[in-house]
Formats: sequence, structure tokens, C-alpha cells
Amino acid sequence: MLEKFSKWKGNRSNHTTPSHSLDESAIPKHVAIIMDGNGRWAKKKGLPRIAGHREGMKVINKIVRKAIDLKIEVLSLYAFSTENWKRPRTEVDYLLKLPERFLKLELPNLMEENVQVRIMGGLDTLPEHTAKAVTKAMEETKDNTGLILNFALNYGSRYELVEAMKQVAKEVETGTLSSDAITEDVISRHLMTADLRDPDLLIRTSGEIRLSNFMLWQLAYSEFWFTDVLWPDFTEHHLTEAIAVYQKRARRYGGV
Ligand code: V07
Repeated sequence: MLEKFSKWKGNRSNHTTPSHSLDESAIPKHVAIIMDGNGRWAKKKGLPRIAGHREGMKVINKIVRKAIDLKIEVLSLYAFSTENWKRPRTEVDYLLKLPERFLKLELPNLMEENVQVRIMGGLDTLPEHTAKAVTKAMEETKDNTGLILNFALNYGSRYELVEAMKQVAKEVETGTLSSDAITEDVISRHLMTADLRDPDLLIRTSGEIRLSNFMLWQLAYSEFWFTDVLWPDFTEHHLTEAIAVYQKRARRYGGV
């Protein structure tokens, strides 16, 4: 029981970890974040949910800057899930304007900082204005060699797996692949993260302890860090703390 509690101790957010206490040789290369708690943040302040989403968008810049500082290679952010379509129409409409808004403000800075923007998720069922804005960002930044900023937009992991299985089945059907040759690697290479390494660290804010259909296959061996902090209140210090906890665990279990 004591062991159980000591494991959870590391999850408490005191945001006191200074980044200089991190081991620079053991920074997670791929960090994935479920940015949860925007609506709750707004409710607590007596504001409409969309005010929480807007505030949550502002946090992304700070975290991207910090990820660059720390030399994280890939930052995956869960922006919009396939389940999010079930939200009220006005909220969905607002959410799907955020990619354009974000990119209008930030694309020049992201270019400046050599960031490569990627999207994983179904672009075909998004409003045209959203799909256009993100496609433009991907094209403009495709040759950048710095941080890969990978937005999960209209993404669902089971859907991703179904699509991958369909492609694999097609290759078997047409004879380009034998069913005996299907390996974990073959499946991985048919996912939307085909050329990305698996996340080393998953962060979820706002106190929910579940994956909600996010990168189920890719997170098989990742460390998880959960915090009660709501996404609009998340700072670079929380990211540092999550990485400090990740490093302690990696030392304990030997090898990253
Ligand atoms: C969204 C702000 C962050 C908190 C979580 C929900 C609301 C940035 C983007 C985005 C997406 C693609 C892209 C550039 C930016 C975004 C949605 C929601 C749907 F290429 N924030 N953000 N997209 N929120």
C-alpha cells in the first residue's frame, strides 16, 4: 500500500521543479498531451465554455516554446476528438475556428522557430475553412527540421486502427503482402503516426485518468502523468515537473 502511495506522490502538482534540475540527456523525445479542463475552467470563472477554449489555445504557445528549449522532438496535442462532434453545435463551430485563429497568429513564429506542423485525423469531414488552414500550415512548414508539432484534429485511435487494418487487408487481398508478414511494425507503419516514434510520456490535465481514444497503440509502453491542473492553468513549470517525474521513473526501472 505504501508503495502504491509513493507512486502517486510524483503526480501531485506543486510546480516547483526548476528546469535546471532536469537531466538533459534523458528528455522524453515525444510528449503527447490531452489538453483537458477548458470548459471546467470557464465554468469555475462563470464564463462561457468557449472562453475556456480560447484561454487553452493561448497556453499552447508557452508549451511549444518550452518544448523547443528542452529539445523535445515531437509534441502531440489532442485538439479535437471524433467524439467532440457530439457537443453543442455552437461549441463545435467555435472549436473548429481555433486552428485558423491559432495559425493566423502563430504560423509566422512557428516558421521562425523551424517548427514543423502536422495534423493527424480526418481532414475530409472538417469544415473547408479549417481543412484549408491546416493544410496550408503543413505545406508551409514541411521542410522545417525543428520541433514536430503534431495536432490530433478530428482524431480517434480506434478509427485510426480500423483504417490501418483496412489498408493492410487490401494489401493482402491484392497480393502485395502475405498475412504471415503482418507484424507490429507493419501495423505501426499504417497508422497516422507512421514516421513518428511512439510517445515516451503522456500528460493529461484536469484530473481525468483515462485515454479517451487517444493513441491507444502508440502509448503501449509510455509513462503516464496525470494532474488536476486545468489546461488553461497549465504552465511550462508543469511540463518540467512531468518530465522530472518521468526521469525519476526511468531511473528506477532502468532505461528510457
Ligand atoms: C483547440 C485550444 C487548446 C485546448 C483544447 C481545445 C481547444 C489549437 C488548435 C490547432 C489545431 C490545429 C492546428 C493548429 C492549431 C486547436 C482545436 C481546438 C479544434 F493546425 N488549439 N485548438 N484546435 N483548443
